[in-house]
Amino acid sequence: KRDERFAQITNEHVDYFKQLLGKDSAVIDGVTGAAAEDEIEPFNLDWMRKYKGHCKLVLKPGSTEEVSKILKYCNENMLAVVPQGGNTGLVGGSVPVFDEIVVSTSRMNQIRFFDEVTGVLVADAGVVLEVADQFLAEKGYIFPLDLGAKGSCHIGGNVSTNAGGLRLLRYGSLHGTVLGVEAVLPDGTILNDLSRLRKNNTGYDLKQLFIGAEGTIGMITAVSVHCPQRSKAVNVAFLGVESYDKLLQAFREAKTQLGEILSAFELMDSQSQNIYHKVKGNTRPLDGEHPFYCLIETSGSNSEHDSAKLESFLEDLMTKEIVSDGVMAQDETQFKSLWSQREGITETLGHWGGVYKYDVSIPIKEMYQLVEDTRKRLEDAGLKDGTEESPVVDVVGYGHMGDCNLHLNIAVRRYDKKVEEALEPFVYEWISKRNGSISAEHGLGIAKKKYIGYSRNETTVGLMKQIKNLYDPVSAYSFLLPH
Ligand code: FAD
Ligand code: 2HG
Ligand code: ZN
Repeated sequence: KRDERFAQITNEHVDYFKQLLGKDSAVIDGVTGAAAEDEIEPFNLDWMRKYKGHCKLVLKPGSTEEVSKILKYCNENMLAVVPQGGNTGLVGGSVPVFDEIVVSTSRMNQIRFFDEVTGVLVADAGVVLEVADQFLAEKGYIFPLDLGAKGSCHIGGNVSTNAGGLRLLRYGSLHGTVLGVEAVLPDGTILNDLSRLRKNNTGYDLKQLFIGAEGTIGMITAVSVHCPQRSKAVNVAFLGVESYDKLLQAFREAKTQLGEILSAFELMDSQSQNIYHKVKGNTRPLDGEHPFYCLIETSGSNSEHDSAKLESFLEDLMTKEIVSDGVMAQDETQFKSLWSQREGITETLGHWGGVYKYDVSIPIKEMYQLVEDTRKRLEDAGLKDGTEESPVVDVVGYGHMGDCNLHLNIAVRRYDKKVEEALEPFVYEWISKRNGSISAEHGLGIAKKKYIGYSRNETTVGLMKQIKNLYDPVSAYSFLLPH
């Protein structure tokens, strides 16, 4: 139900924004009918096509000052807004719930500063992740985050969701690599905390509140990031493994034997690879099927040395029968194709119509048990019987093994109340019992907001509410936490 405390947008409001932003292309106006429904639809619909809002106005400010004026005006006029970056979020947080105004960072896409000695990058929130990384590649640096949506997601969106991605095990979380943020608070105040310093122990580290806040306490307009040196030698291997236990052993060995050059350790089960193969129709990297696969990447400075290290690691794992088959990329094409076996899973899962997604952190030993228990539960309930009529196509598990972060996904032919009831709260209770997290890296959004209690206690949620109220007392802003 729409919250009636918020005002409905009028022509007068639209006139204000048009005057403020000047350019026609900066306002998509479905209020007066200047813009057609299909121009607004991409901003109303999320990446999964699961969450749909009813916004009629999209604003694309070109500067921090414009964002400030927009938010100040919205706050004073009780107009609700939702910040949007690349709209690749997977928890429904980037699209309006009702008719909130979408404030998009797409026109704020300039790189502001780069220091070739320290690797500090300062850039607008709307710079696309891949664009930032290509800029850095020319300078010999790398963005400390990489993920499948890199071609569309914005770095402001990445910081707002505290995205984890494929190389967190090597470069760490954005809580460590982001040095500063510039943000606009809900009342229009500009917070300039765009520090370029690695060390700054002068009071509270307020920028941390914005990292992973999902737009609840302000809109990030720029970020300062400490970027590492780009490795000259990058290798990737794709391995077939017969059991989860052996996968655990392989991970342990990878840490021991590859140590400082290990840059990714990703897990995929056979179900996820079967779906990828079915949808893409590609040639499989390995002959035959294996219950589990892992993708191991190394990034170092000496190509010969690193290849030799990886080869002897693989030989050792084969000799010890930890791994049953494996392949190493021989060129750039193979490198990309092996990575796409992992990065492309998300896209292929949606092939049959819908997906229930659980992005969870669980103690590593029990991580895959959740997939098996969920699969059994859906089979026992008669919701997955292998036929074309069955609502569930398959239950798959993959993810960032190196970070104990599992992606449990249930691919379905249609969204179905019975499937939902079998999954929830079952999955959340399962995770809570093991002190895990119900959202490891995608955030809460609208999808997980009401389940926060499974991962955070009352005191913590209470403090979060106080922070939210401090930054946004009237809530005339995208709000995800219960208020
Ligand atoms: P959006 O989707 O536009 O927004 C996400 C949230 O942040 C929303 O709540 C929005 O209101 C808020 N927001 C956006 N911009 C701002 C801003 N400037 N200020 C304040 N709030 C803002 N995530 C991972 O962690 N790891 C992965 O490996 C990963 N892989 C993915 C692969 C695919 C194929 C896809 C589709 C998604 C993947 N994601 C992954 C999800 C991930 O959250 C996003 O891709 C990314 O971080 C979101 O960036 P965005 O610019 O698209 O943000
Ligand atoms: C990934 O690691 C992303 O590929 C998406 O975080 C996971 O689709 C998912 O559940
Ligand atoms: Zn992920």
